[in-house]
Amino acid sequence: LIKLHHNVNSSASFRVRIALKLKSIPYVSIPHDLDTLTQGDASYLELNPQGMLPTIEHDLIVITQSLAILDYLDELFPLPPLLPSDALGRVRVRSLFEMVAADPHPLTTRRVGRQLKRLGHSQSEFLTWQRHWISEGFDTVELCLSQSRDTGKFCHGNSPTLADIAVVAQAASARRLGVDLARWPVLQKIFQFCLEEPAFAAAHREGGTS
Ligand SMILES: N[C@@H](CCC(=O)N[C@@H](CS)C(=O)NCC(=O)O)C(=O)O
Repeated sequence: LIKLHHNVNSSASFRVRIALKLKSIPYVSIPHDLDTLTQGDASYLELNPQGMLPTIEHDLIVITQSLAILDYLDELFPLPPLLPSDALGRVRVRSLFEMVAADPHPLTTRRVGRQLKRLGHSQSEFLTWQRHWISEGFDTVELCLSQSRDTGKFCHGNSPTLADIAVVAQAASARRLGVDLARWPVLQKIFQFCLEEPAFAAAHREGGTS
């Protein structure tokens, strides 16, 4: 059985919950507080020395980093696949995933917020900062989605992929942080469509992410 260490407001955790639900993989939920992960939660640091969420435990192995976890789940439980069957499709989906997960997302995390606070910035300045990086990322995603014929009901065609996983998780955080998604109509439509899909809805509900 898979144990998932996660948090309700962590978008990297939400990515993994979506994949678990899409593939109907049962898991044990182990929620953590994002603020105490690196301060005092020594047993968690033994599991994940980076002190970040998510982490999964599967039998005796421990896996960190959401993309590595998603790839692992996709290899072990191939159906439904999280990537298209053609090389061009796969590279497009991976680019969209990284456009959200590799560049904007890390800048918006708690550890960045803590460092900005140490440098004298306020919580509201951090919020402005988070909204800025999320919005800049979404500007590019929207451009790519709106200019490609491969965009369908989902980011790539009419079945969910890694791209939707990253976009939906980030859009849920954006909404929670008061970012108006109407600025990115194609992205917003895909987000709303995904949230009506049972797997995305269940992953959203179980995380409690709003
Ligand atoms: N690249 C990592 C990012 C993980 C990450 O940033 N997780 C956030 C929550 S979404 C976290 O644990 N933040 C704690 C912190 O920044 O102190 C992944 O994809 O798993």
